[in-house]
Amino acid sequence: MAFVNPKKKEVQVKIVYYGPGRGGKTTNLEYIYQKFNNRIKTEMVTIKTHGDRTLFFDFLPFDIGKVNGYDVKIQLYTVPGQVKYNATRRLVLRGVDGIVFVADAMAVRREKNILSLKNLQENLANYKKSVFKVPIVLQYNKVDLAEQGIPLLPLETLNKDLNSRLKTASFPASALTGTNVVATMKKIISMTMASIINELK
Ligand SMILES: Nc1nc2c(ncn2[C@@H]2O[C@H](COP(=O)(O)OP(=O)(O)O)[C@@H](O)[C@H]2O)c(=O)[nH]1
Ligand SMILES: [Mg+2]
Repeated sequence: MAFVNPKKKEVQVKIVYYGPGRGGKTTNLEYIYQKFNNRIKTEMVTIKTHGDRTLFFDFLPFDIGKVNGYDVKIQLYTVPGQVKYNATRRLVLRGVDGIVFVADAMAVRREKNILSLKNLQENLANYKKSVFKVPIVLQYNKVDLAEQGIPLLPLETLNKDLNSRLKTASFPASALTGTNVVATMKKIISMTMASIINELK
């Protein structure tokens, strides 16, 4: 359930970008930050220690206006993908309202995607949540690499591996060029808002 502040007439919606390490979660948020910098009053917060590896999370808040007289504040988070940071990953999922699963479309990452989705299910179970109930959108990222002759997983394979049971919206995307980054975000926001409005009834 989203965090509602009746005094301030404000709803805080938490959307988490989840997926295997190096799949492009941070790059998604960076693209959104550049694109919507007029709507984003706060700086994007990235917490990392060495190299370009996010050890904690990236955080990007922005406003999408009013719903039912409530100001809606969207908070986008990413998790650290590396296997060893599971405790942090689980913590970031606390109170999640919607999820973008960023899969890496590179053929060599097939197993990593599958394991990460499984890990998401396990971590949600910890909060008595189910991947089949929380609003979730899939993104098949890095499709631009096809131009460089890098072997990619066919969409069929990605759908079979990751979406045969979820049966949710999926977007081939490139966080680097921006292809479908905003479409992915808009889809998860609308699904999440629909679910929150439904819960508020
Ligand atoms: N070619 C290409 N590279 C990407 C894309 N998205 C991310 N990357 C690169 O993949 C690496 C990992 O991206 P990052 O956003 O840090 O992944 P994260 O660990 O999921 O946050 C970086 O070098 C990015 O520049 C994409 O759509 N296409
Ligand atoms: Mg990252």
